[in-house]
Amino acid sequence: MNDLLINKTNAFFKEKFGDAPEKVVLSPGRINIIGEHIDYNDGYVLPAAIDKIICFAFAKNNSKQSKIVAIDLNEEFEVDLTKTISLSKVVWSNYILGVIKQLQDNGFSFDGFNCVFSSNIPVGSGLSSSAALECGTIFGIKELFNLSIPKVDIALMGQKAEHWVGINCGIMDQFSSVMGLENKVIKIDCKTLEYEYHNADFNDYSLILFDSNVKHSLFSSAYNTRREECEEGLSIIKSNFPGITSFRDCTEIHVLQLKDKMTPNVFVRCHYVVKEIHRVALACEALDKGDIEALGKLLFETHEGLSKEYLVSCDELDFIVDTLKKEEAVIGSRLMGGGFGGCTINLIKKGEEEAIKSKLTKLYKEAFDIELKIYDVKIGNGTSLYNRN
Ligand code: GAF
Repeated sequence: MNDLLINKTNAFFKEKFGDAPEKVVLSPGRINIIGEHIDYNDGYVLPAAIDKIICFAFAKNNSKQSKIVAIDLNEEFEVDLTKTISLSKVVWSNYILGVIKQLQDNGFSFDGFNCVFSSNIPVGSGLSSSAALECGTIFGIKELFNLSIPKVDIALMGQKAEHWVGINCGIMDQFSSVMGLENKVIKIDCKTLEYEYHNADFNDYSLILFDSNVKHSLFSSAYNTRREECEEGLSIIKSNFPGITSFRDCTEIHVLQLKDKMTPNVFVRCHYVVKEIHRVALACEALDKGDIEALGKLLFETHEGLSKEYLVSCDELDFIVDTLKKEEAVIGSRLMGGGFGGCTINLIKKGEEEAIKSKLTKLYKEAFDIELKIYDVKIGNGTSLYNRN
């Protein structure tokens, strides 16, 4: 599947700029097994890179200007590297401008380059196409100009670029895009950025994504508000329990004891966060033991929390999860990513996938008059150079 994308990107570069690219970079989207809205709350998350990617072709152009082409959108922009970088009206270009700014602000020196890219990561589906764009661009510039940038710093600069664009995101998306490994999920400690790989073996179950094919505009404003509500809750917790420095030090009991000191919204957000951090630990144990049914139950619980307490779901996502919950062959399902649309992640008994897919597609269409999209993703490697041999 990705060979076509890589060939197309290479051919486009050659046609546009006359020569073959010097570097070809592949940068993946991500899934998240569990630990949603937990990265910016200093907990643990369990994401993985996937085999849906952005392919970039790069070459130096011996100038101080860079030209970047989005093949799929048939759009391009130029950036003068000698001038101060500022936000553009073209949304996608801001992620690239953001990482160029980050590299410059961090003292990395590089000259002009040409870049074209093409993607098979669905946009707006919660699979982090923006993180793939940020990390792939940094990686390409690093390779082109021999810059020494540790992988984790690529992720951190990508995250800062996203903040510059306007979403005050955590580190999960960029970290998993850069650090992904085939058939492994990554348990990331979002406080220390320590991480460990666990085998992504779901035994008798298939991991399938159902894309609601909606993206409600509430996303960015609500995302930033959730972050503020959690910060407010944590400061109340800290002032009442001096030993606690972050949510990971809390139990549910701490939060329950402070119910009267918090607004109702802040209380339910904190309650969700503390329970979700605990679920990530249980999910890792379940995965390591091969107890995929236990993992599945945790996914359903996460959805319940995201929908009823964290309030980042929507009718379409709730419909998908509620419908699947009635199916014996589905042992887990939840919204994945920031919410307000995008995908659900689902564990479905092997052999039953096609029946579930067609039943859900029909019911979803009847309920919302929207086509459900379906992705059978594989867990893949993080951002890397494409080796032509
Ligand atoms: C978005 C953000 F970019 C991530 O940092 C993370 O918070 C996620 O939503 C929710 O878990 O993808």
